Amino acid sequence: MTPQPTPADRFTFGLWTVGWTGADPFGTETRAPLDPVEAVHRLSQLGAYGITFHDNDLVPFGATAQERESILASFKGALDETGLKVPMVTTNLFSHPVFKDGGFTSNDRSIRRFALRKVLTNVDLAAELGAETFVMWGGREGAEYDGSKDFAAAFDRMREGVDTVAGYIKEKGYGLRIALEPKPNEPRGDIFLPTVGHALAFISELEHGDIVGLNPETGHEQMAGLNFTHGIAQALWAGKLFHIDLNGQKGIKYDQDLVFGHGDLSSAFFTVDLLENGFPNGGPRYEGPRHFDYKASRTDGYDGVWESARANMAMYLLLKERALAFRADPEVQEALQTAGVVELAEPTLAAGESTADLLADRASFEDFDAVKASERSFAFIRLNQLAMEHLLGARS
Ligand code: GLT
Ligand code: MN
Ligand code: MN
Repeated sequence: MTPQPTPADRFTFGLWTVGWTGADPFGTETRAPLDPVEAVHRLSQLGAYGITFHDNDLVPFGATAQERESILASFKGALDETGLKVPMVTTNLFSHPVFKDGGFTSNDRSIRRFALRKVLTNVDLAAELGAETFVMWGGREGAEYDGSKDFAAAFDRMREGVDTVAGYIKEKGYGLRIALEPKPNEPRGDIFLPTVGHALAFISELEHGDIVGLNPETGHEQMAGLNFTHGIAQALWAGKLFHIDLNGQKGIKYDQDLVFGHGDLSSAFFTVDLLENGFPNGGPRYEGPRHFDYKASRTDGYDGVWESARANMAMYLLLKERALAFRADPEVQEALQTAGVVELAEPTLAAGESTADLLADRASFEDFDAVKASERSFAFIRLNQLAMEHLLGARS
């Protein structure tokens, strides 16, 4: 039986996900445009909690103030009718040709000023709609040619841009936090802040870094050959996992944006395990929405679009069931002990032990039997097989 999602599961979708009409670099649209009002109603019927959007997913670039007002009024009307929330808003600084060399880091200063204004306007809208997270994905912030950028100046401008927006959020007293979304490449040849690690290091250079965290996406880390669960774990550990983009990706290639779990399934299992069960020995938990950032394949019509929206939530809930059963299984708990997963939480130095004490402890070094210690089998294979058996529903 496929579990049915409810708003309590806090599933959210980008308007650009179900609204993607299938245009790619090789072909035109395969589906007609989707009315945002219909998206709100459909997602609500499917049991979602919220919807997210870029300014231009909703209000076309260059719309008049009147057009903007009337679009926003009907969108808000649909939100009121359905109770669907807008927990996150983001800005499109990548579609219009003016952003071909980026927004915050364009070599053209007038474009950087325009980009900042566009973002600040959108921050006001995000606050008005009660969003908690403001995502910044710098898809066009990057380069094809290393000689085309002064990298130090680009990082200075990126910092200036993010700090200006964060400072504005504080000045206005908005309940928003910024979440940077890393991606290694596409559409630029190389994008700045390509991975979770780069973004975390960047945040530590900010003046207003306290309200800046991350929005990691499954496929983006995997495009770089990295382990997504490790990435979100480090962000969580650093108190910086503000939001998450779940989807599917099969290895190092273009950004596939598949349905969550339709890429690397065992990795998706451990992602859900971390989100739902937390770290095995306790620690910070992710409490935000479970946001899907995927694309319904252009082979499918709107039947496939709504099926894929349902599939993301079903995959998450199925993996959640399996992950809860995995952690509750007494054999797994025993295997975790044997594997030393519990032991890793014990500090390496004893309480109050100094470096001098450690240096004086002969048992830790002079009398330490490295050969004997090497004989320990960590039995990780057994532990992982238990995980895979739970994932496949072979154990309950
Ligand atoms: C774009 C990108 C996504 C980002 C969105 C936020 S836009 O579709 O591929 O990963 O999350 O700007
Ligand atoms: Mn993507
Ligand atoms: Mn994303």
